[in-house]
Amino acid sequence: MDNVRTENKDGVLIITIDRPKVLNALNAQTVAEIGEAFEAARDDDAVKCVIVTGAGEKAFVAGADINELALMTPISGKLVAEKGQRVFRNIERFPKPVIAAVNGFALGGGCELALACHIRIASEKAQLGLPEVTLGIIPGYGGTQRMARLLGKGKALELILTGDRIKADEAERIGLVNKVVPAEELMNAAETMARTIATRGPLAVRAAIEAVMSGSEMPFDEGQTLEATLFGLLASTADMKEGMGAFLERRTADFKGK
Ligand code: CO8
Repeated sequence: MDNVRTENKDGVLIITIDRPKVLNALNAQTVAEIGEAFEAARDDDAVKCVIVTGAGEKAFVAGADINELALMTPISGKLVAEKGQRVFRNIERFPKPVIAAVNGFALGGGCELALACHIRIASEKAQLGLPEVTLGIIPGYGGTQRMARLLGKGKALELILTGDRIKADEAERIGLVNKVVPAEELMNAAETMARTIATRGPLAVRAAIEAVMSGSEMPFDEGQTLEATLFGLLASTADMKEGMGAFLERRTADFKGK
């Protein structure tokens, strides 16, 4: 891969978008490479959690690559948006936890990438926004849908219609990012959270992601049915016996994901 680097640090896969000269802008090849990196990690037992970040000091991802977007036709625009939507959807529905470490500008498609991740931790230098309307377009990688679901329609429309960038502390205040840390602590904070999750029962973690992500797209009662079904399924796992046995024996659980 030319534009995406991956490194497995003791079970935490770090996926770095690496085009710093254009602030890690997403051209079609980069979107495809992000998709490949996730697909390779899906069935890799050596990957417990994923962190997505951007190379360099300045940007997480400053959006779709405007050089490519400027050449778009109605047909190619629809196809490119659909391809990106598929890749981002696979991130959102990824069975292992995905944390965005937002190290700088997360704009347009970059903000949409962060929104597709399960959890967002931002550096205090980060700025987030959906500036597409300043270019005469709208978000095309799921941003209109995810922003409205995460923040509510009012705040989402304010951000989408103004195209304004907001700073990390404001993003935390409105719930767009989970927490903000000093820039030099960002990767440590993301890794610490990933490692905490990696010590939990992996089948339970997987079921929790499914219950929240699928359940939030269902009517409440269907979501509860899904929750009860997954809850019941976990009662059949060795991990449940191990987790509860460890609690009763006052020791640390050693989960096997079985
Ligand atoms: N695409 C291509 N190149 C970019 C992009 C981008 N999104 N962002 C920055 N760059 C390039 C700049 O052109 C510049 O290149 P060069 O050095 O050759 O001049 C280099 O990166 C550094 O950028 P700046 O000099 O502009 O750096 P500043 O610190 O002055 O400004 C900003 C940083 C504020 C981030 C500024 O670069 C900026 O506003 N960038 C564009 C942000 C933006 O509008 N993003 C949204 C793009 S649209 C989008 O994401 C749609 C997603 C849905 C697509 C659906 C599929 C079709």
